[in-house]
Amino acid sequence: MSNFRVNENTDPAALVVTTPIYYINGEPHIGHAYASIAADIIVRFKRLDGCEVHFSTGTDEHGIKVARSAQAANADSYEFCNIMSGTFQNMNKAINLSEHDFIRTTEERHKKSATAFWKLLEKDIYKNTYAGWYSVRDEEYVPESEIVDGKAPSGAPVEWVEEDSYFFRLSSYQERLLRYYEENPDFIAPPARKNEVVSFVRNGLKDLSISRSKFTWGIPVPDAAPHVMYVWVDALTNYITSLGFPENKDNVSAMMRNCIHIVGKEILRFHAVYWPAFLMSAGISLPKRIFAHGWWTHDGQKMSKSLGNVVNPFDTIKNYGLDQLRYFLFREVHFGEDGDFSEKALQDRTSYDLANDIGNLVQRVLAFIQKLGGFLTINYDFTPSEKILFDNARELVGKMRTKIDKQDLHGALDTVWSLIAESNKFVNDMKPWVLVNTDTLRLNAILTVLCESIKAIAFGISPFMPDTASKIFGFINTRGEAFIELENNFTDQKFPVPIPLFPKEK
Ligand code: ME8
Repeated sequence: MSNFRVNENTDPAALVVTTPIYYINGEPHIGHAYASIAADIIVRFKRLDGCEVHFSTGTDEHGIKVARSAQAANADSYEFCNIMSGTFQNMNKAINLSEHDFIRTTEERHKKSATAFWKLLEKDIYKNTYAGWYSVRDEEYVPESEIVDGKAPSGAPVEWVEEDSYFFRLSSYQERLLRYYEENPDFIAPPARKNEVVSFVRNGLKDLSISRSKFTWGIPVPDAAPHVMYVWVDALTNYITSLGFPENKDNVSAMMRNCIHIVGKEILRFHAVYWPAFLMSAGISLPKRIFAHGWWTHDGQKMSKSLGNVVNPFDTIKNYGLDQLRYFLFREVHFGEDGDFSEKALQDRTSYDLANDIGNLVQRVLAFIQKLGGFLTINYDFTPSEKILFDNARELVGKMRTKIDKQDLHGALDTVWSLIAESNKFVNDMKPWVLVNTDTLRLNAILTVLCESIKAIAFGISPFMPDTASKIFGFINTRGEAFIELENNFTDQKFPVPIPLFPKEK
């Protein structure tokens, strides 16, 4: 069985990956870029691996938070959304997000989907009055017991709300949810976060208020004016809107089974408790996995507008380079844990891991081939030590696959960097420059295996650093479109002149 084939247990037609859809009350920042790049890395890996992937992202445009931001900007809510959603679409271009569906909750297709979804929940909905605390910043109802010093656990201010509201019978899903977590141990990851969710549900679920009747910026509850849907019901539905709901419910349900939601840890409860309960009520399959990633601070401090320390992805990319940022975010911390962003750490990663490790390997091997005239007579007749490197290169993608399937993005990069280190050591040990005048056959075999290793490395970094990978593919006359190309041997050929991948002045 080849290493490069699609996983047998992965239905190639139905893989779905999602990012959160972002509130547009402010400009995109590095945290938004992080979640989106994470999803993009998984998507790119799976596409290279031969899977068809549906990738969705977008903007969450309803609710009091956005309505108030529009008011503060003296703008009409919808006009405000158009402008702000545009900045998120610009971010997607800036971070090189691969082909995706960008969904806005103000789009007609979504209103239709949320309305149809609400109707599927109706047997679990009843009308009552909500009287309690609400955090606009978190768009979340906060139980009295969680209020600390007059604030939500997140530190956000709360306000008192008392109004007619529709409720969802969340309490009746407690046992079913607990059973589902038990029977599907990988449904929520990482495990520590899963334990938090399980204990939250064990502590008892209260019915959830799912409509608001004192403001209008939302999707109307069917036949129930003046109620609009609670923004989280509206927002979560985006995932199935993007899959074509309400058309082809069965197909949407089948695709959901192979769906991975990437979310930040602060919104895990919405995705791992409320969303599955809604889906159970609607008769739609639950996603395959909800992965909660950690949060970034900046130079040790929480990022906030009031502190003025929010890291802007556009400026960071301009100053340090896109692939450098994409690499840094997934190398610096384990995906799932919190991390601290600093310009110094980003520069260090660029100098050591990128310029020194991979940049140097590619340059020293390919510039050396140029010294020999740029033409390589390929030789696959390997000695045992050459064969070890060859096998490791050919096994790289298979090793990465097991990590990527667990969303272990850091571990996947680790395997690539081991091959880079092994290859650099191989050059040092084999000293090809000594062989130039003594043993052309060995020299050709050594350079062949190094080109094989560089090819595997380029494929390995491609989901993380697509521009850098495509430069390397260009240097070694490889298309770089699918892992299956790793099975092809090189043939005698002329190599183009390489240019340094990470020049020092960047
Ligand atoms: O919660 N570090 O939108 P949002 C890492 N609209 N990631 C961060 C981050 C940080 N400092 N700050 C934000 C919402 N994020 C809802 C989601 S989904 C149906 C609705 C990322 O604009 C992280 O992924 O507040 C987080 O979950 C997301 O941005 C929240 O974006």
